[in-house]
Amino acid sequence: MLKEYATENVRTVAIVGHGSTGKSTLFDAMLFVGGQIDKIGKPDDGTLTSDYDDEEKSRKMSIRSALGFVELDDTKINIIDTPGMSDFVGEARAALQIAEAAIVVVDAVDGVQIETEKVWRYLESKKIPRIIFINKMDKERANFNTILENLKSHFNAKFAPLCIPLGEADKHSGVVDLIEMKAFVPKPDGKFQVSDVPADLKKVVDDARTNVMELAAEGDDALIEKYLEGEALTEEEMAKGLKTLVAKAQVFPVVCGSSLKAIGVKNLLNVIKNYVPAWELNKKIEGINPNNKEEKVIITSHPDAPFAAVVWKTYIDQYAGRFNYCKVISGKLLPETEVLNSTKNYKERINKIYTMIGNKTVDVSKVLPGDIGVAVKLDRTATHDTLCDSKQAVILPIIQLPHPVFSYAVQAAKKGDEDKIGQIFSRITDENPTITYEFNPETHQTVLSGMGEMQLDIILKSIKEKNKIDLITSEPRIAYRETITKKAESQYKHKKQTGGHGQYGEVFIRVAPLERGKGFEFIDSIVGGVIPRNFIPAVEKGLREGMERGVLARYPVVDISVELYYGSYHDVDSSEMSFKIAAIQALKKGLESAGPILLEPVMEVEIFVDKEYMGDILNDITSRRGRVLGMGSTDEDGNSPISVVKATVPLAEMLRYSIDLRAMTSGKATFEMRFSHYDPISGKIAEKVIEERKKEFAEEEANK
Ligand SMILES: Nc1nc2c(ncn2[C@@H]2O[C@H](COP(=O)(O)OP(=O)(O)OP(=O)(O)O)[C@@H](O)[C@H]2O)c(=O)[nH]1
Ligand SMILES: [Mg+2]
Repeated sequence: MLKEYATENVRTVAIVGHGSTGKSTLFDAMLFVGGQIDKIGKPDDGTLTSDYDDEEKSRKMSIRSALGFVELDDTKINIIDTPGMSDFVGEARAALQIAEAAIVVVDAVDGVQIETEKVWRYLESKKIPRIIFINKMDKERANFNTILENLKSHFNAKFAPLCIPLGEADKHSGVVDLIEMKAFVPKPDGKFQVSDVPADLKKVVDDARTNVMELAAEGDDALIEKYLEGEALTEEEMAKGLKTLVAKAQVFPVVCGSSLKAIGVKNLLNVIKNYVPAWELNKKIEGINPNNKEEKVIITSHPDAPFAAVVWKTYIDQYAGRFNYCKVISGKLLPETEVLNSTKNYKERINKIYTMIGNKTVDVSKVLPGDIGVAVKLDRTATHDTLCDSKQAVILPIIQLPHPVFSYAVQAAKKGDEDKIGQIFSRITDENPTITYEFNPETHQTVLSGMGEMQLDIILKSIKEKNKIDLITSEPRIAYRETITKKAESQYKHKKQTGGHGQYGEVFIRVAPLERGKGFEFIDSIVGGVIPRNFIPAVEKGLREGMERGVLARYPVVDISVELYYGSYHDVDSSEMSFKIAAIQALKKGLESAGPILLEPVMEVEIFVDKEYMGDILNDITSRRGRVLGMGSTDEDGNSPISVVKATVPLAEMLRYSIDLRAMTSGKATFEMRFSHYDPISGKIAEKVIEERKKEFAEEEANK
């Protein structure tokens, strides 16, 4: 059983950065130096603690986040490894939303890369404290100062190197710690040889320390004064000043080393322990009332307050079942208790609780605010969900993930499999909250969406292997819509004489275009009882039904107003049905003469790209019928080699963008997108859509 840790003695960090910078190796190195494992693993041998999944072993890359921890003196450091690949960005985002700081890993040769840039922008927008780890200092051409300059020019931020390397490339043997003023060289057992600073480095080290002191002084007015008067700050004063600035995300400590050789890793752990803030108790946290999903509920984080936690990761093991990783926000997570899943509104039973080292469980007796606990075998709890004391029901919207950018339409190869698929996907979306699996009533397709082709392919592969179900994928259809461009009037009389009761209803309507996004407006201006009141709702119903299928290509009609201004009825033969039919037909005629057009969904796209490909990207956007809204460098003085382009592009042109972009830039670009608005299409493009739609209906007809 793990010893108990009070909130102030826990630190939680998430390791983030570009793919292959050595994040998972660093995770192992931290566990190794912290005495939790015997050896630092390698992706080639499938021995990394965090990449325990078969898929991660075979692809030699992380696809999920993983949790581990080390105990350093009286502090517990929770460490979360995250994947660098943009398809799995949801894993990194969720981890960052519950960590107190990020460890940003940067390659000592490649420096800042696309994903570094993207994650930095996210961290900056949330003001999350950061420590930089310049990894692979043992690699040929590794250069500490070059990378430090590279960081400064990219991010226009204050970096405080707290270590400098002892040798670089094949001579890299250790680091000098600028706070302790000692040299640290790792020994094979995970311990370190700590010695005085070598004489030949004295000058460099002194200068570097003066730099840090200057930065640290800014953390506190009293320190600035002392420093400006020419007095040196003590080790404690430097630490205090830095701690304040790091917590405010104004200064970013830099540590360097080699995770493969455990160099710099003890120093990194010390920096985390000393400078990363603990979870703040008595903090007010805003949530929402689960009963109406609107009203704000403010809770106060305290161990004695009612329990509340958010689930930031879910893993479902084929044999051991569901693992829900919870960040405790308030109160205590205790074994053998009943809690409310307020997001889904049902009670869950907590049995034993654990923390983890990769996929190994470690027993814990309770988990206090700020700390992480893992509950197993819960029923339906998933990532995003809030678990809480039912006496203070609250939903905490802490986990916010990016929108999907890539979709497949999916269909079971065998007819009978359809029912099973729904259940399988509900588990998959519980584990992968960036994945959506939904039936689209507008296009009549079931659509699987996520962050990229690789993410979706991994999921389809696992369904094939584990569930023996083959899914056929195709490009999803676009949910086009129809609207009108001018006003028109129309009339329809529905009259039928069949044996006994006849049918009779006549309506006169005016249709007019509405502003985009306004939907539908019904104006009833019947006077003098030309249509009896009780039939008017039937007219509106008929109009709404008629709008489900437009006149151009049977797409839903939007953004129109319809005024019912005249009509006639028959005492005996009129009925709701007659008026509904009259309304449907009148609408059809009205739409036909009101200049109908097709609308297509347009996406807002943000592309991060290496400057060398900027021209290609802009041309490509134009060829996709896109409109560039703005572009710029990702830093203020324009030194950054990475640009960001904002554009709107029709969804129809974005279906394969994640694949094309990768091919176009050799992987040196990523993008995000979300729905923006609907825009009209005409000419050849519209004709093609109508043609395709005809085929679609013909096929459906033939399949009946
Ligand atoms: N030379 C050298 N190689 C390293 C070092 N750290 C990691 N590597 C190697 O870099 C490669 C990628 O390492 P990983 O730890 O899987 O990288 P990652 O950042 O976790 O990658 P993703 O999970 O795909 O984002 C592996 O071959 C490692 O052995 C280091 O300090 N020096
Ligand atoms: Mg990894």
